[in-house]
Amino acid sequence: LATGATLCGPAGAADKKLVLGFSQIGAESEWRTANTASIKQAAKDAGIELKFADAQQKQENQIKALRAFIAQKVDVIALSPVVETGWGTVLREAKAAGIPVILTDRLVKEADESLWVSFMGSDFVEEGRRAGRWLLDKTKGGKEEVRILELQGTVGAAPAQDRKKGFEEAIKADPRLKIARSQTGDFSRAKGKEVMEAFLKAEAGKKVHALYAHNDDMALGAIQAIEEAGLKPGVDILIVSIDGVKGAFQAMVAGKLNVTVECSPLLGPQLMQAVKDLKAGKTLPRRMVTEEGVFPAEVAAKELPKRKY
Ligand code: GZL
Repeated sequence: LATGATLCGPAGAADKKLVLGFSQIGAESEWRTANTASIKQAAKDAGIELKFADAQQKQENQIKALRAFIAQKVDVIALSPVVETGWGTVLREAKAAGIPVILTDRLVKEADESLWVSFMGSDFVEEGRRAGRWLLDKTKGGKEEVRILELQGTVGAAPAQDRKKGFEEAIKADPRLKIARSQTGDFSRAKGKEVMEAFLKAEAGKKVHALYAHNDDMALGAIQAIEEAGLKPGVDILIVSIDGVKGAFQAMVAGKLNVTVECSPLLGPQLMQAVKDLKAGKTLPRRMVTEEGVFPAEVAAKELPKRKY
């Protein structure tokens, strides 16, 4: 039986294996793959039974998964919501069934914040600011306009909205920095390459100074497009992206990416601890922020062996 933000099972329930229903977005990026691995491993380590559903990036599949978890009467539901809106109905169904919901990775936009007990994930606006600040610093002192291409994440996703917001806020400090083109690459390498190819065709004859990619996978796809266009990524076009996956560190060691802003996918242990705390009757903090850094190419070779995802 769950009431509010805590779980209180019948006496002797302490030894019953906790069941967590987790609705994952998909497998669109190295970040997502690492996030899934972290969740599955942490559930095993914590002795929590994990019901895992991969939605192939479709919101309707996530909603179906949540309804299945409710029908199966899981103890706790965790959700990484692919987009910000459209969750009110199913979250109210979970609440009516007395099943607490923990949001991980991305937040939803719902007026009734009692529909989830806690949100753990990164501050995407700050990640966008960090990306913008790096580019400001890299281009300071120059005279000419800095024309920037932007590969946005999934349309309607919190990281896409917020990383755009934070970056634009930061680059306002220098009017020379301008976003010349901006389009979604849906957080995937393939789409990032495709959109970058289109950008370069449309920009033929114009100087492009920088690319801001909302995640490393799109940046890695764009790097291929830049090379196929006969340009040097990281040299002819500065590239700043977000996540800090191994592929990004390898690209920085190869001199093809200039900086990656860390966004940790390793939320598994924190999530399982939260599930256990709920079961023990503790109230969770409404917001748990992941600590993260910024990794420029200069430190990539030293950092790469230490990276966990
Ligand atoms: C961020 C996460 C984003 C990553 C992408 O927390 O939601 O989704 O930045 C991933 O790589 O696809």
